[in-house]
Amino acid sequence: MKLYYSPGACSLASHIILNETGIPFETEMKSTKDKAAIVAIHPKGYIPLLKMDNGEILSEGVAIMQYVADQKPELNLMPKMGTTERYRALEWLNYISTEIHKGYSPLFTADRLIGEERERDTFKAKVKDALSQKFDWIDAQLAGKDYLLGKDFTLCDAYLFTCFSWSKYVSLDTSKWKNLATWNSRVYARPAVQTAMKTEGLLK
Ligand SMILES: N[C@@H](CCC(=O)N[C@@H](CS)C(=O)NCC(=O)O)C(=O)O
Repeated sequence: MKLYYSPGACSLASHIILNETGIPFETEMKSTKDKAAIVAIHPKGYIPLLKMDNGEILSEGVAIMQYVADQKPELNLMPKMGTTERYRALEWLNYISTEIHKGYSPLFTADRLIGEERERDTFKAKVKDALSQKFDWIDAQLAGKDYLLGKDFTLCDAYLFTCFSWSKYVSLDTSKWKNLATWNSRVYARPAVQTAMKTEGLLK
C-alpha cells in the first residue's frame, strides 16, 4: 500500500492507522498546495489517497481507514461488524467527517475567499463559535473514558486527534476542554502517532 499525504492534513489519521497495523507501507508527500500533482493521482484533487495492493486508488479518509483496519481485524481498530459499538464508531466517524473536519475547513479558506478584513474576522468568529459548541459536547462525551468509544483506541480517535490538532493553526482556544486535553495527550503518546508525526515532519 502507498499513502499519499500532506503534512498535518486529514491524511495524518490514515497515516496513524497504517502505523497502528504494523503492516509495511509506503508514503509519498503531496502538498495540498500542489493541486495538479494530486489531480494526477485522483481527479478529486485532495488527500488522503491510498494505492491499494491491487493498484487501485482509494479516496476518502473514512473509507481508507476502514480498509486499512480491515487488514488486521484482530487489532479492533474498528469494532466488529454487527455489534452496537460498530454503529457507535460509524456515528463518530460521520460526525467527525461532516461536523468537525468540515467545520474547520472554512477557517482555512476564509483568507482566500473573503477580501474584506472585518467581514472575514466576523465570519471566522462565528465558525469558531459553532465549532466550540461541538467540542463542548465532545468534551462531555469523553468524561470517564480513555478513548471516544471507551477503553479501546479506534479510527475515531485518530481522526478526531488529527482535526483537533488544527486548533493551533486557526487560533481556536481549547483551554476549557479538560477531558479533551487528557484524551489528546493519551493519543499523542501512542507510538503509531509519534511515528506518523515524525515522518510528516510535525515533530522536532
Ligand atoms: N472528503 C475528503 C476530504 C479530504 C480533504 O478535505 N482533504 C484536504 C486536506 S485535510 C485537502 O486535500 N485539501 C486540498 C484541496 O481540497 O485542494 C475526505 O474525507 O477524505
